[in-house]
Amino acid sequence: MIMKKIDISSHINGIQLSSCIMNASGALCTTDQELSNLFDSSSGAVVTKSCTKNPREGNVKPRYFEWNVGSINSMGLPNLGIDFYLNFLEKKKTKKPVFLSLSGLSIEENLFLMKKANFSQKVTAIELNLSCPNLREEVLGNDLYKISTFLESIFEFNKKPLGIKLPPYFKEECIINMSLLLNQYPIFFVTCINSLPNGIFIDTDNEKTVIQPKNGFGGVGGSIIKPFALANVRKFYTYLRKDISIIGCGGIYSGKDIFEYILCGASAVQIGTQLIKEGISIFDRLKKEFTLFLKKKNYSSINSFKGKLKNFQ
Ligand code: RRO
Repeated sequence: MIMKKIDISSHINGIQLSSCIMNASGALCTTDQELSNLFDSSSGAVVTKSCTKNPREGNVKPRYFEWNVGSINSMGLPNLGIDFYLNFLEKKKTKKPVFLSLSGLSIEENLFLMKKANFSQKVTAIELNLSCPNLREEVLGNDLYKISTFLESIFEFNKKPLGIKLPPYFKEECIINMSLLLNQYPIFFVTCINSLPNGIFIDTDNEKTVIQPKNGFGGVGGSIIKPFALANVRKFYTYLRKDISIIGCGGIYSGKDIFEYILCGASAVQIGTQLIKEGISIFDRLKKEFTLFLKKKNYSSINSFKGKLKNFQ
């Protein structure tokens, strides 16, 4: 019997990925050691922790908590500063695509970071994080007017493939308006979704919140957010220009979850909460599970089912 080769490679608007599975920004990707582990893993790309101009300690601890179906965080953007990430990448010998995540605290800081990132040969693409749920500053992903003037300034100089990490939207209208805006610019990809903002988790034994910053409120991730993340991927797939790729993120635990994201229209997926829980070996497990799932479905590549979700009728 001839075994059909199953191919889980993909591309993000032409950026080739040997596997469609990568880490989510924020998950085990802040330090030299964590990033080296990601480069050595079987992931298809490496995404860095969102960085700022200067290093940041982030919020007080405890600032991350996980339970069986979710996680809550108010990390407060702890990172080693853009120079650390650019220097680290400069030294790294690798063929793996690198997505540098940027999250300046103002439009001016973001423009500064974008310009710096544009000078680095080692940055394959920029993932601009417009959706951190844990800062006092307003989330730019919710302000269409500001995003539009911001993108105008960016595309006056930007030559790097650019993607935008978006917050979850709960109204179709918001997704339509954001798509109409993004469709006017040479954006390479969007990543849907960042954590669901302003959740709370309660320790009933102690009648307390489980994280300290912001009175216990934080961004929620993990499998409980998957239906919202899938819905955002699906709607953006409907309304975005077809050459803008979608990276799905939110609550992936298994190979079957990855299949669901691609069926909704994602070209690749990111793993956050479950990578933190399980560690770097998750990429081998997910690769195996996803390959086996496709084999059972009789699909040999992602393109045969990408975006082809059917309506119930
Ligand atoms: O560092 C954080 O608090 C954080 C960020 Br920048 C983000 O984009 N999403 C999140 O859940 N936490």
